[in-house]
Amino acid sequence: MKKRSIIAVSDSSEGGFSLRRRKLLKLSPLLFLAGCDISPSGGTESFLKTFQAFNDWVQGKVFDPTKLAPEYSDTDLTPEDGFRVNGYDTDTPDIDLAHWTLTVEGMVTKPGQYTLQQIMSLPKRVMNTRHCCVEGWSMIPQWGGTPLRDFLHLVGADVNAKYVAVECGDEYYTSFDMPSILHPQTMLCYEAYQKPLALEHGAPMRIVMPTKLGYKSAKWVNKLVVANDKPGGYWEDQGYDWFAGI
Ligand SMILES: Nc1nc2c(c(=O)[nH]1)N[C@H]1C(S)=C(S)[C@@H](COP(=O)(O)O)O[C@H]1N2
Ligand SMILES: [Mo]
Repeated sequence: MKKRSIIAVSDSSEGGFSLRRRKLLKLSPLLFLAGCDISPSGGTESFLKTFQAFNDWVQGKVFDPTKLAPEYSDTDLTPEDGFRVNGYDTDTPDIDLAHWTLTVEGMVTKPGQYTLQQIMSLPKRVMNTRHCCVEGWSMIPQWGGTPLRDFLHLVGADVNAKYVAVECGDEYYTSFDMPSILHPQTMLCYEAYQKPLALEHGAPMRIVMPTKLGYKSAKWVNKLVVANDKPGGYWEDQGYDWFAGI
């Protein structure tokens, strides 16, 4: 697996946010351990895994599925030219937009491939929410898309399953607890600033999840898997917080 630091591709910046320091402080022991040269059978790794599992469990317990992340007025929006691009890879993946589908597998009654049109025919939500990157910057774009829970309903997902894993066109991947997936602000996003999502921001469709840190808002999503076994993530498997609640 490629190990690179998160690279900021554009350089516009918005000031910090109060959660940033706390979040970084919270993450730093994990990052420190992850940065050590851990032997696969070493005690450090099993300690880290146990600590992370405990941390995820605690965050799952305190998560309130009805509590909304703040939504901002249009005057608070980050101007479109300040809509930053970020990713583990500097290259934007080649996505065949004309033939794109979202593959659904696992604990669903209607697995298969779904088109963008099918997703866009579901209820639409537009929201101005803050995207917080763990690197210490944030922005308030205007997102538009379908609440993921409506799509899960369409595919007959077992919402008693514990997890949903997401795979992306750039080989990025991440995963979520079901209560966070069912949260009303968790979206399959296909628009930003009332225009189709730009390729560098994850076209044709990405996850937007204002209740979690930015690395959970997966771009270029092409597969969802509903499962009971806990999946990982590109950054999470390198020691970043899996639950990543804000
Ligand atoms: N597929 C994919 N999704 C991704 C990433 C990535 O590298 N690949 N980076 C994450 C991180 S760290 C951030 S901050 C946001 C950046 O989204 P943006 O480029 O639209 O600002 O995407 C997240 N989703
Ligand atoms: Mo990020």
